[in-house]
Amino acid sequence: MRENDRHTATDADYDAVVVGAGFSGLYQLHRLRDELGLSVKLVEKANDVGGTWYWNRYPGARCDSESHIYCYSFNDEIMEEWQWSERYPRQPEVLEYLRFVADHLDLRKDIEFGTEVTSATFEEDTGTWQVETDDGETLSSQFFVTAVGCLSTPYVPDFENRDAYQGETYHTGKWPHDPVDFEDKRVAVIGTGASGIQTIPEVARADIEHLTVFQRTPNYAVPARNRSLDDEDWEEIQRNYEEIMAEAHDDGSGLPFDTARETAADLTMADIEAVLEPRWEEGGWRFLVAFEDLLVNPETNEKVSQYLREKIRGAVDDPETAEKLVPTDHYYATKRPPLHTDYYDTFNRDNVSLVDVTETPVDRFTTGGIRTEDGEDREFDMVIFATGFDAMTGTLLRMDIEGRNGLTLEERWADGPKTYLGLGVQGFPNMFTVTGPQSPSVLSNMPVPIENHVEWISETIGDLVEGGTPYIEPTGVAEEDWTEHNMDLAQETLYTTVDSWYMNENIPGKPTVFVPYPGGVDIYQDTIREVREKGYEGFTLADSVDDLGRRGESPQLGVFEAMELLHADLMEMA
Ligand code: NA7
Repeated sequence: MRENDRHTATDADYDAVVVGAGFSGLYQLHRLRDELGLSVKLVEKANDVGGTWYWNRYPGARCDSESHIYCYSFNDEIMEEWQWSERYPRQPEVLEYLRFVADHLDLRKDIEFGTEVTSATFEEDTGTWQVETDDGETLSSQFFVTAVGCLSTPYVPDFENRDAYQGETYHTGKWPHDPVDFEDKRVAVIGTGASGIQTIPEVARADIEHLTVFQRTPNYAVPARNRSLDDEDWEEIQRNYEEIMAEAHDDGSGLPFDTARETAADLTMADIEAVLEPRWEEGGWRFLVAFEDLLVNPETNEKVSQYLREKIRGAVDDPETAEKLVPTDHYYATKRPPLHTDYYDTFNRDNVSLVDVTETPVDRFTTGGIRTEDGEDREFDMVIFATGFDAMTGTLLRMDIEGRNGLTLEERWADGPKTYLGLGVQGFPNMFTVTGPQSPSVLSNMPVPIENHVEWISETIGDLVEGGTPYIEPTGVAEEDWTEHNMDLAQETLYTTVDSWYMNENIPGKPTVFVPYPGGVDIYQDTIREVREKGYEGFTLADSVDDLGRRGESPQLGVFEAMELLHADLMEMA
């Protein structure tokens, strides 16, 4: 049953269909339904809310952002009523939080759980989105909002003979809901990204026989230094909560942490240690933001990387293993910087061994395990793939989205994603992508850019509904400019010096292009706010689908000019 009646101009089932019930989708549903009074249907593949936090339930799964800032800030009641129990929340606690929010805002009644979107097509005749689901239903709507997360399509490399393996296999991003029994098992973990680094110590601590870690690229992991939060901690946070959240929203990374210095380029290693050591001891991402030019100045970064390399060497007993764990092929934080709890210590255990696949590549899977190219057969009862995701574009592209003129998103993005502001794509009217490619998303503390995007999208839909303008779509010119701007900014950073999923390079065949917006959440927020204030500069606003086609490539029209044109058209018709 619908909560609200339709308010918008088209003859559709709903004003908006939203896909995904994670942080983004839940807030998007709330804003559109409860603040604009629109009729909204949210479609979610899982059987519950949670998004990332529904699926990533592997042992050790924990948020790397501190709990009190990894949450919504839009609702005082939620902020007052929810109390986090640890400095970094474990997966079940984040999931519980999102369930609490869904119940608090009474969101479940408008969510269709256990339903996957199989295609979304913009139907030009009716000017509506036709969203097909795997239960054979078609939902039509005026607006189509994707809130599908940035890391939601798990990736398993196509190892030779993989399917012949007879043991248990799991992917960290699709972990079963039933308990997994580790007792006396010989376990392999492939992958040492953020997920591998969290799960490896937990698996090693379980009652296993042996753990073998297959590492392709060593990572620079900084200690998290998790601890419980008691009432006193919480009172302190509550006292300053508004200020903390305002700082997070005003920061390039969505983190309310101060930097120590602009650069480390002019410092000796002793000076650098003096700056970094307290941050190392404190743990977490304060370390990451110590020097402002970390990701643009190779001299700063090399010194910080050097500091981290020595820390790794100091933590691992066996010098040969230590050297394998020391990254030398990339700068710190140019791949997603993980936090860890006991990761390096894990390699001091007798029941843990490390295989460096750059020295000893995987040849193939066998029925009983993995054969490496040196001819050694290793037998395993269980293989855990911590091998990441088809990041940022994977889930959108799998949804079979088709815009105007029968153009699919897959065709449109054949050379890599092109968007305007990471919010929309030319040729796809009234489609909005929460934390889409070319927006800050994964380069920051995610709830911050999520709130920012959801609010912008909601305000925009509100303006359109109120102004009686049925269609909005980025112009081709604006999209080209934004894509070029994104690339130019990325070229100024060190991110482009290494293969990573930021660079779209972790999946064979994907075009190499830096995907998130690297200019910072704060600057980005100002940019999209300004676009709206300037009457949607860079977007075409139109009263008909034909009009969109006609105006799409012409210089952008502001909302007021578009409304004037619409008015003139209507007068002509009358
Ligand atoms: P990541 O960061 O993509 O890590 C995947 C890991 O798997 C990484 O160490 C990869 O090595 C490794 N990998 C991928 N393919 C292979 C093959 N073929 N052989 C060996 N090793 C391989 O995913 P995570 O799940 O850890 O983290 C994703 C995000 O989720 C994280 O940032 C959080 O935001 C939550 P590589 O580095 O590519 O050499």
